[in-house]
Amino acid sequence: MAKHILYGGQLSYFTGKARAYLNWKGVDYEERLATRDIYASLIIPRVGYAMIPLVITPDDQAIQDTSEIIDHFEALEPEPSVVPAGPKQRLAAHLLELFGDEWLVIPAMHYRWAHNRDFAYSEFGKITAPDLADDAQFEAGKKAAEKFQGVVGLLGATPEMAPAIEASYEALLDELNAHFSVHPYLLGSRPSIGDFGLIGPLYAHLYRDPASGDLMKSRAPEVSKWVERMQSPPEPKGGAFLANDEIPETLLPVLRRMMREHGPCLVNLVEQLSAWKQANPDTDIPRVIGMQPFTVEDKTAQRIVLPYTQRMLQRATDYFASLEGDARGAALSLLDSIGGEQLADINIPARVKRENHKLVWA
Ligand SMILES: N[C@@H](CCC(=O)N[C@@H](CS)C(=O)NCC(=O)O)C(=O)O
Repeated sequence: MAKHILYGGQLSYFTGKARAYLNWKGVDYEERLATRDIYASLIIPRVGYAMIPLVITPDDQAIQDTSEIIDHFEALEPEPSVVPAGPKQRLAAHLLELFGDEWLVIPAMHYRWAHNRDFAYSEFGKITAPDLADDAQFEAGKKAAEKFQGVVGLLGATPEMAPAIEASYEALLDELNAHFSVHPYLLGSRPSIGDFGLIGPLYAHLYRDPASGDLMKSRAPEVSKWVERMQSPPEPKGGAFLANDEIPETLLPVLRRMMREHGPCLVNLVEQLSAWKQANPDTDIPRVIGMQPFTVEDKTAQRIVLPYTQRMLQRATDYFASLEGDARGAALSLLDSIGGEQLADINIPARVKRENHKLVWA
């Protein structure tokens, strides 16, 4: 049977997430570079816009979006699953996927563009124009990087926020280092969707970019070992989630950090998207609908509001809303213990979903 093809690159946040998942799940696939030609001949025609990673299945389906890639393979082969069955663990896994996908982009972008700029240009050059000579490749890389660099400040990674972002990220590294010195993955000896969410920022930008990698290896060696396990799993399809739906104590500081930093932005996003829909009922959903305040380590600035983030939030809150009785009580106690009460009864009036690679009203 023909293989699946993963189009992406080592420098890409979300390719790192997809690759880690496919490797753990034992999927037979081949990875190919998303070069300029591949964008023009395949990605843009099939997806409608320039975005990686893209998986092409042996029967020629095009799947963009890492959570759709994971859902696709989980549906084909439900066991062993990367989605825990226990209510607390499953909710925590959804939340950490959301945190990795949509929030840790701030430190990832900060470190890449403040501390690894030339490396990033040359990596962009290698992926976009692998056949050019070094200097021309570097220039091509600079050009290709413009689009990404252009949004760094809009995402919140501004020079004014740099000290706060670095303080928060270093504290997160310490928390994760303490956790991974006890547990191989977030929820035991098997990676979950939470681990795949976190590997996005923590591989390409924060481990592989050299200055970031030096910081991670010296300050948080257990985190860098986890990154290596995630990219090359020693036991694909193996391991188990902790018994009795246990959330390890060492994970609570990470979840609390998420609720403290990301939580208020999620609530604000839901409010802004609802108001936006009322004002623009028949309009396609744009990628950005406005600005919102965000606070990291007591420092506040503004960042863009991305409707897509609500789709990842809904995966967590829909799961919570589906729970009843003891399972709901258990998940609620987790939310209470991490400062996440505001997500328990959140009302999402302007729901979204993805259809044919587009975000649409649900
Ligand atoms: N939610 C998407 C995000 C994919 C994504 O942001 N990919 C980046 C590269 S790592 C990209 O191609 N960005 C182009 C853009 O944002 O326009 C996923 O999970 O696949």
